[in-house]
Amino acid sequence: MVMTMRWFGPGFDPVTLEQIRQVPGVTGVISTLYNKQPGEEWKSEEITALKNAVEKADLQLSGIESVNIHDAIKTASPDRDRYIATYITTLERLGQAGIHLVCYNFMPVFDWTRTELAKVRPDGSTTMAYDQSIIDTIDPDNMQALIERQSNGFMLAGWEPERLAKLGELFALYRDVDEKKLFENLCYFLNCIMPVCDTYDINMAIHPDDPAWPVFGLPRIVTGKKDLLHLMEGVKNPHNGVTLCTGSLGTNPKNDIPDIIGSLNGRIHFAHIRNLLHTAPGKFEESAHLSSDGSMDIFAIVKALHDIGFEGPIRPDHGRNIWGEKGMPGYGLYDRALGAAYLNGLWEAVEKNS
Ligand code: CS2
Ligand code: MN
Repeated sequence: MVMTMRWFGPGFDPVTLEQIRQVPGVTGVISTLYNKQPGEEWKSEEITALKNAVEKADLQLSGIESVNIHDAIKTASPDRDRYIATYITTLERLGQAGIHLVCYNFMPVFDWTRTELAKVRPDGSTTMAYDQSIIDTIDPDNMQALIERQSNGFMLAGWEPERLAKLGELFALYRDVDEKKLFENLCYFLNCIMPVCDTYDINMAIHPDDPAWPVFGLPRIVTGKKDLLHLMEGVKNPHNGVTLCTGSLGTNPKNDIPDIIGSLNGRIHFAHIRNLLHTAPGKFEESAHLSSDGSMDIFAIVKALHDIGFEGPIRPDHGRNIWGEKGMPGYGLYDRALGAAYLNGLWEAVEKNS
């Protein structure tokens, strides 16, 4: 595996590449062109500038998270082929720049959803939390404001104000899109892009739905083992793969993550590791990465990845804000650095024991 951290790029991320470079064992970053709207074309110069900035700091650009998918593609609206063509152009340019991993998601309207971005934990740290009973009382129109209010002034991935400004139109687009249609639209998209992925050896790694159940009545199709295997079968090309995100799959305590890892053999291209503490059905908060701080067995997860011979990038996913850091919710430096050190330690132990 290659240990990485997510970096949102200059002007967006208060964490610097120089800081990331000093986290023991972190050799790469996962980044993006954070100002790009879904559906916008990425220019070669912009990709090269990002890559050069990362390499100048003595790190590798290990992959892109995310190249976001336009809602026209997710809903199969009449202009979807135009947006797919643009996506292919972007993939071509990423491939030409030597990038072989692209993470994306296929969630309708909202990306990850939380009800609190700075819940105070007993140790004084703050973290992101979710409570379905609160979601059940919220009008989706108010979601953007709820997130923005708690964002510490940062723009948050997947919560582009420009796109969500037209929420009514967005919901209307999905009116006739059920799970079956959404799945068909995903396979259609993947079949269109597989040739360019084959040419440039680009691994597409779908990010699971977060949380792993329908929110605001919108369909969800990447929620657990059955869905993931269905998708791997749906488009059999090995470049159609998965981002194994423990925090997203783990929102449903019934998801046996080590078992999912074993079943996806060869199709996991990227891993996000974080821990959650479940406090009631449909209610959880993001804990420290350490197994004993949350509800997941992070050792078993790391061991399962090791046992399948996983060689792709891993990143500590969300961390808490600790030590007074006023970081981007989920993406402060300190707790993610602790997470990386912990994951590296587990990996070393598993490796030496095997
Ligand atoms: C990420 C997702 O911060 C997060 O929760 O795991 O936003 C993820 O980047 C996207 O869903 C991938 O497209
Ligand atoms: Mn994730």
